[in-house]
Parts: sequence; structure tokens; C-alpha cells
Amino acid sequence: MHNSGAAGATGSATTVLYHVGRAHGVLTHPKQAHLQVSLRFDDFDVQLSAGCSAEFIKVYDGDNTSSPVLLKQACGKLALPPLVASGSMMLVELVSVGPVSASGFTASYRTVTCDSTSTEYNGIVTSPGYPKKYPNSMDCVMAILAPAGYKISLTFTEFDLEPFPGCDCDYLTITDGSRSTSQLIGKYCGKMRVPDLVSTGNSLLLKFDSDIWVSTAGCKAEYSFGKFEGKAKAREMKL
Ligand SMILES: [Ca+2]
Repeated sequence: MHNSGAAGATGSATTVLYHVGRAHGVLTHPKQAHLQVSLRFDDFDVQLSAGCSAEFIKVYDGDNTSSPVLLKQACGKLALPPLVASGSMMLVELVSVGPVSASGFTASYRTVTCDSTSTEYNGIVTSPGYPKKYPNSMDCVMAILAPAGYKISLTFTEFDLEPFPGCDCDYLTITDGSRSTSQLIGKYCGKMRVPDLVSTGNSLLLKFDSDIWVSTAGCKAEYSFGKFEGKAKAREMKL
């Protein structure tokens, strides 16, 4: 899907709704009901205003505006991580008051089985199936997105992935930013204590990968959002 946010109306507020995820027909395919929609904004340029009052994009975890909110009102030029719904439907809302001055957005989506986007102020991120052993052949992207101006503190309470030199079998990577091309903090496997860390920006990307053999207990991390002023440069805090 490629949509341009071209709501060119003037005067009163204009709302444009984009339904994402219907094209795969997952709603009518019971065996695929576990699939989730993952939406990636390739370009995001929405008129910046105080409190995003002039123009904003809002994303819902479901097919209507009563669904839980996945992305609160967002505006400006942003590099957002993938947004993952809990199910097969997602709604993107572009609301504009007055003329649209920015270029809007383009986005693409795919279906995923074990990805997630965490936007609550604190929570947990785990390997798939946790506390059971993780399944083989998994490829999961877990994004944590804090509001602008906040950072993310991440602490692992368990870490036990199949050990292998270079972590070439099963591994978890942590990236300091919203994209897989952002700064890599580390690639981890085996049974270990992953150092506590604080993001430099408002997003972290965790990627979990398992191969076709051998699975172990998995991993669990707790995160929270905060200003973390004193830890601004301590991206990876040594124990
Ligand atoms: Ca393995």
C-alpha cells in the first residue's frame, strides 16, 4: 500500500481515514487470524504545530476510531519505528485544520506473527512464547516508542538464548533508534546478563532471531519511559 496524505481541503477540519490490512484477506482466513499488521512510515512529514493542533496523524490498533490508540497525535518530520497492531486491522487517521502545508506520508505494510510496538509508559518485552521456550525459525521486531522528549530505560530480568560463537544461531539485537539501520547497541546470545541501558532518543528496536535447531528459555526485559537527565550519555550502563 502506498498512500499520500493529500488532504487538500481548507477551512474546517478534514479527516482522512486509511484502512490498512484488508488486502491480505486475513479476516476471512481463520488459519491466518494470528497474523498482525505491521505498518512502516517511509516518509512522515506532517505540519508541525504546538500540540499537533493543526494537523496530525493518529493510528489505531483496530478498524475504527474506538479502537485502542497505537500512535497518539503525531506531527512534524518523524522517523517512526514500525507500528504493529495486535490483530489484522489497523486504522490510520490524518486530521488537518486548514490547508495542508507539509508533504504528508507514504507507508507500506506487511503481516507479521511475532512483532510488537510498545507505547505504554512501562511494560515488558519478551521472546516469542515466553515463559515457554521460544519457537524455532522466528524473526521478530519489537519496537518501543516513547513520546517525544522521553527516553527508554531497558533492564533484562532473564536472558538465555542458544549460545554460539558470533551469535550466528539465535540472537537478540538492540538498536538505539527507530530503524534497523540506527546505531547498534549490541548483539546478544547465550545465557548472560545484558547490561542495563537507556536510549539516546525516544525509540528502541529489538530484533529476535532463532534458527531451525535448539531453543532455550528465552528472554524478558522490563522497560520504562522517563527523562533520565543524569543518564543522557549513558547509552549502555556498565554494571
Ligand atoms: Ca536455535
